[in-house]
Amino acid sequence: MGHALIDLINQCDDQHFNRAYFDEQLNTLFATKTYWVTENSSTQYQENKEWDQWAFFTASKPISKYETVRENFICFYSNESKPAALESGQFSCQDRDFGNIVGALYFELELDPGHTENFHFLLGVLPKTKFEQQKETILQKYNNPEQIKHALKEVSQYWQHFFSHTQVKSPDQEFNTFMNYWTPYQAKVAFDVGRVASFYYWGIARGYGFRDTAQDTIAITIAHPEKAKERIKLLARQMFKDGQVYHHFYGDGQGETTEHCDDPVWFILAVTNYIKETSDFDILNHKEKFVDTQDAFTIYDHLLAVIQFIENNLGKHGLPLFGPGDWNDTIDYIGGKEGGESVWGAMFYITFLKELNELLKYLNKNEEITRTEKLIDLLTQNVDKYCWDGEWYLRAFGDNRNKIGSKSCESGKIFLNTQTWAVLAQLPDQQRLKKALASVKSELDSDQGPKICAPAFRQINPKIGLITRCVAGKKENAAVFCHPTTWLIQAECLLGNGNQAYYYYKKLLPSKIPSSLYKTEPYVYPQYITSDEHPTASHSWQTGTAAWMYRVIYDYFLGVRPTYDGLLIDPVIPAEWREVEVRRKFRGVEYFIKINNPRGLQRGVKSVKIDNQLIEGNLIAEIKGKTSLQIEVFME
Ligand code: IFM
Repeated sequence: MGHALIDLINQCDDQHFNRAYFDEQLNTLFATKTYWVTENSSTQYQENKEWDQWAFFTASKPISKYETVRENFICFYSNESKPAALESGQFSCQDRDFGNIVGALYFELELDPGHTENFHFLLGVLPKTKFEQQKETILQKYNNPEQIKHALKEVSQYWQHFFSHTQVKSPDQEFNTFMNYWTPYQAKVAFDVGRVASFYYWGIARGYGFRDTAQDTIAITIAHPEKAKERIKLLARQMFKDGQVYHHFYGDGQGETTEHCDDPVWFILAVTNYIKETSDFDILNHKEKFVDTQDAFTIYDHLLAVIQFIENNLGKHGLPLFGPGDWNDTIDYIGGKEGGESVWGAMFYITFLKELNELLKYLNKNEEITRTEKLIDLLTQNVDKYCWDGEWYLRAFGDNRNKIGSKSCESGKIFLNTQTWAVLAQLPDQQRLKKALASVKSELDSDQGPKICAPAFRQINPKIGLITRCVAGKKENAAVFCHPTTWLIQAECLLGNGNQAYYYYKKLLPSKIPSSLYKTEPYVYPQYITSDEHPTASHSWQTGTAAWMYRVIYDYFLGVRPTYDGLLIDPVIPAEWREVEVRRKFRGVEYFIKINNPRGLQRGVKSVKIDNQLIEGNLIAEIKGKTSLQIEVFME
């Protein structure tokens, strides 16, 4: 009966609005609260609201005692691992309309040796508006073992359906388990409940992050494109006419602008990824208001606003103005008043301007094609001219054009993101790209995985910001940050290095890292893994890693990639894999793909057969009237 925001702001007061009672006839404990807060800021103003739900808790056995007061159940000076009431058997059996409400049910059960007995508990919520009419029927419905089994089966079917959209059978059983279940599962959970530190939907304090939300959509486009579409609309409503967006928001009408240099551009990822999956070009005509307009504008107009944002956000070197962060939130004071510039930002802009350009070409939008190409050329030239440090790409420019991520720096000499995104942006100098990834291996790889930067900052530098105040080896300050490792895997794939991509994939597998270090569920990617620059470990679930890992592995490693024209087959796999099978649902058709690699190559499709017919090239265009297709792929 807690509430994340109220617990932080006014927990003792909240206790005056909690209510719990036991309904003997229904054998059920009910509880609710008559106080509710949705405004994020702390204010004197009280919302005139109560919680709109009743919680219920029951069991399939007659309950002989119950407890509603947490202090009675656990007792002072004890905790949840050792509730005092379990030892004393004392349950107060009193209804309460005050205090820290707890729901504890008690019944006795005698089991003869060797005997078993099945029973169930039921915990749920009912909307207040339907409470009186529905409470009895709902409780009755589930007071039946068959119904419980059925409900469980429905949950299982739901997940089986979700997982059935992408399946892989490779020689590596662990890889299969992660890519068939755990990684898409984590990605979907992140999409559904947000990547937040609390268990509360959308979290508190920061609500939805614009960039995180845009990236989360890629996890869901394959199985639930309609959900991705809703999120795209929601994101569109967080954008201003000039392309700026709320950095974070709480639903419609509340948010904060910060001028991070990357936020709006992630919108291109969400939209293009969605259209490539679904071929639903109509979304571009859908209209949503900008935050600062009365009229609604098309999603296409929102994409054009992003181009405008990019045009207006370039600094001295013609690179993106950093603002209080790019993807990396902890480089937040770079450049002082003068404003730093983000080299990663330039690569990122190039990547998504190219992505947008591809869409514009598809739509024959000549004027906009010229506009995006001009920007791509300008940014590419500037990166080429100013940002190569000899063996890798710089990370940023601070005030007085100071370099960050350079050999000449004492800390943070090299950053992962500018090496990988140079490849993702398809910069033209191939030698530099190879060198940049080689430098990642020599400078950043560690026993725990590739670090986000190195060496860690050990002196506070107010002209760089938070990253330098974070302890060394943790978070953005030289930890193995999982999210950017997915881009490293993608970069290795783009350069055709299946072995190296697999090497990084295996290294980051949650199950591979010793539990003494990992500390969290061995099937969940954390935000980061403490690197060799710190003696301890600490982790969490909140990360965009799963969504990206899911897509990078299916799209670039297994190489089954949606395009506007159909499904492209271009696997980049370890040489040791001689056979891989992939099942992929795409635009209503189920593809059963078998990749044959008899000569042990890492990349190179020689021929593709569809239902035993040889086709030209490796793009499988849509075939009308089919619900499943057998695809046989032969590598050179
Ligand atoms: O990119 C951010 C993300 O939006 C929130 N968590 C940290 C990441 C890196 O700073």
